Amino acid sequence: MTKWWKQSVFYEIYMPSFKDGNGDGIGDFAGISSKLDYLKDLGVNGLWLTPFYPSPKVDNGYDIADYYEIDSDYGTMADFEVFIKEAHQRGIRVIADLVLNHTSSAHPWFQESKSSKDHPKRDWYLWRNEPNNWESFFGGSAWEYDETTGQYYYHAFAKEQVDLNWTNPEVKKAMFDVMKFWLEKEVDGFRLDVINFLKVNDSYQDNPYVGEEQTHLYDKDQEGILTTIEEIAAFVHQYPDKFLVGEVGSEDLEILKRYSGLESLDVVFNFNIGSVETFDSERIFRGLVATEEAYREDQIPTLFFSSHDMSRFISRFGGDLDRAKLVAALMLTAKGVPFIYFGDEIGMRDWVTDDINKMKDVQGLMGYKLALESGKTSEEALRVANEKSRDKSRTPMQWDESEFVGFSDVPPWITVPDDALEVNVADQLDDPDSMLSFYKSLLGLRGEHASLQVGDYEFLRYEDGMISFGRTDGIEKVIVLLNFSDVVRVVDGLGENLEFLLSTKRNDLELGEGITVFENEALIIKEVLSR
Ligand code: TEU
Ligand code: CA
Repeated sequence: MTKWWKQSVFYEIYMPSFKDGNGDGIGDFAGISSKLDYLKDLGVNGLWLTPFYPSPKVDNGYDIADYYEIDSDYGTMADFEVFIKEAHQRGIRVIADLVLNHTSSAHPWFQESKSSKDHPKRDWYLWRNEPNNWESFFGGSAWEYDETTGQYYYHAFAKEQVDLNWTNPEVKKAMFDVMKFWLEKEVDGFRLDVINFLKVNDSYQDNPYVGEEQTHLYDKDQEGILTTIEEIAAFVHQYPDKFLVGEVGSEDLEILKRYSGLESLDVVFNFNIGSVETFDSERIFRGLVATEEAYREDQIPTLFFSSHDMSRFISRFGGDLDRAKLVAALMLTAKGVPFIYFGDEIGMRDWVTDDINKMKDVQGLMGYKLALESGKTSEEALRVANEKSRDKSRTPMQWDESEFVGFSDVPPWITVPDDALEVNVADQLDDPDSMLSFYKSLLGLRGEHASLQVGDYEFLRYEDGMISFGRTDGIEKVIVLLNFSDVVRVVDGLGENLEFLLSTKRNDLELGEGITVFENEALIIKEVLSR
């Protein structure tokens, strides 16, 4: 039996921004439940929810203060249970974001740990007499002095996100209990946050620098980490049909490929493909090929270009709608498990601000502070802050015009797209040419064709700005032609018995020798191999 997640398309929901159900302006479980029919209609069958546990939200929930409850902003445990049940009834599985690497500094474990040097939980976190040069991923030192006991504690992210000591068996046990709890609440798996960070080098050697930039040599991907992850995987996989996707914080395929497979995480996020900064079809193609070559039989890539940590790809890639459709087509037809980021399906764009007081993201605010400290003007610092800030992709889902908060206060270097206001669900639902309708068609197509879900590449090519591939399960072959260039192409030799499936530029096409692919067109056809 093929595992369900191999045939799934996931949809990431950033908890506070998807749908407010009780009118306090913050997204919640009641809101998500009310949109399950929308999600079902869209055609996704997996949801990834960002952290929903009680949290001071210094880093929007990635600073968990209680692993066994629902944050009151998002509702109650009863709301959560209703949501899971309703999702399952619609054939939609749910994975929970779990932060095993660190807890909030407000978590009772840390409060106990910091209370005295001989507290039994002292060793649950990483305490040292002196800091080394390790930098936090949000900027500044990764060590914070604590006055109570005169020692420093380690935090790879904000100082309110304290790294746990995973070499301590009690920590491991405590986290396995957490996983058990949520698995029994019927979540279908976890997205494991920064899972390659669980171990740091116990020599505590300084990290080297390349120019100004620190290389994180000793604070992630350390020895023993793979064993720990295999233990986590073995524990979770005792429960039938549970899925693990790891956020391995790296764009290096050589590193990423260590972390997935039969005995390990089911998949990891392929930042080597998804993180491409500016649009470059050849780079994306090379990412696909490299991954295909590097991965073993038991490893499957993931496909995504946006997330709550990144600029939305439509903005990152220049804002062009045709191009966005081509990227969506690639994401939903290439080999791998796709993760759609909420709002991308209607073409939502990045948000920026000209007012630092409106910025929420800790990474942006930290960037601002450090920029000012290094002598930059407040205007320059604001630019840095906007670059670093992940608020850009975290604005509320635009269900209708009223939800549009985007571009009212833009800094001078941003151009507001003319059609920005039309980017909402209400306007797009009944428009066959909308982004939303296109996503639905793609998802429908993927659902109907096993070769798009589990098929191997029969070919994977790049020529003059066109990525093309064929995927087959032995019975049928789906051929995807993605012309990212501004030039019309004619493709020959694709085979016989061809059938038109979908295009971004036309509703039908006579297929014979020599298939014309328009500029910026995504064209999907199929070849029937046998019956
Ligand atoms: O992100 C981990 C991570 O590697 C980030 O540094 C990410 O690359 C960066 O924010 C990109 O700008 C995870 C979560 O996805 C993120 O939201 C959290 O802030 C972080 O862990 C800490 O828990
Ligand atoms: Ca609410």
